[in-house]
Amino acid sequence: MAWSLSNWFSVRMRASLGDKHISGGEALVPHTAITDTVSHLQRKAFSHSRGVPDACHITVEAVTTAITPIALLPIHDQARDFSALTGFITGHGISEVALTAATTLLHAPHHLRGAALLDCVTGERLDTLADRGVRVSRMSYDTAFLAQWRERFPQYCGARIEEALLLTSKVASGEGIVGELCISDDPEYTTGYFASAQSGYTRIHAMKRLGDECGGRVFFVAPATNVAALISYLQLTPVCADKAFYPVG
Ligand code: WAQ
Ligand code: MG
Repeated sequence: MAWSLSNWFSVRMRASLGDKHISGGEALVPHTAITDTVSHLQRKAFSHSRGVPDACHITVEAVTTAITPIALLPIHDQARDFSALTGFITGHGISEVALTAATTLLHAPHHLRGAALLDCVTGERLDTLADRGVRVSRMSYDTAFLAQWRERFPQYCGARIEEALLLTSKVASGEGIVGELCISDDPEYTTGYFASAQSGYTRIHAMKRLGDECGGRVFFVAPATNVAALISYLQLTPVCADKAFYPVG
């Protein structure tokens, strides 16, 4: 398809201080929203609790492939303690070895800018992107659906959860994904989550100590998954959340 202003645009931001990752962000927007999105992401980069960046890259790219509709995962109301969730997580086909590999990675002092793909049985790292990791992008909310969702779930409104829920709903829709474990890298934000298509989005209290700058995301992948196709889907296929897994409102 030829490039045209009627296409959607992928806007991605990455901010760093020396070789330290400060902040990242991504959006999939119509051309009329590019200016607002760029300034939102620039503000996000320069108001981050991890520090003031000395470099901020914002990339705007036309998206010319068709947008795939996806469903938003349901949020489980009760945030849980991680120690009580081991059995719940291994119930997704994730071995204890793989879960330990994930928590070790997520608590490492020098963390990834994206996500690590781990084999859900062996815990082996499947992507070869080192400390870059896989950066999921090109996801958006359908505007009318988001308005409905916000009315239904006022307690979850706000950029952080909305962005995390959208990201993990795209991840969960990827062929071969069995679950995701996430810890924010923001020192003042200690709530994380485990999410999957099977069980939805489960919030987890106190994933790390207050003030700790560790964090990251691990995507658990079923054996024999086509990893290259999965990475391409996560990074490049444009998706739009236009419905919930269960009826909104
Ligand atoms: N693709 C892959 N990995 C990413 C992406 C992305 N687009 N964005 C962030 N990450 C990785 C990266 O390693 C970050 O260091 C890490 O995730 C954490 O990112 O319900 O704020 O933006 O209250 O700090 C969860 C909300 C918030 C919990 C997660 O993540 C709740 C959050 P952050
Ligand atoms: Mg962060």
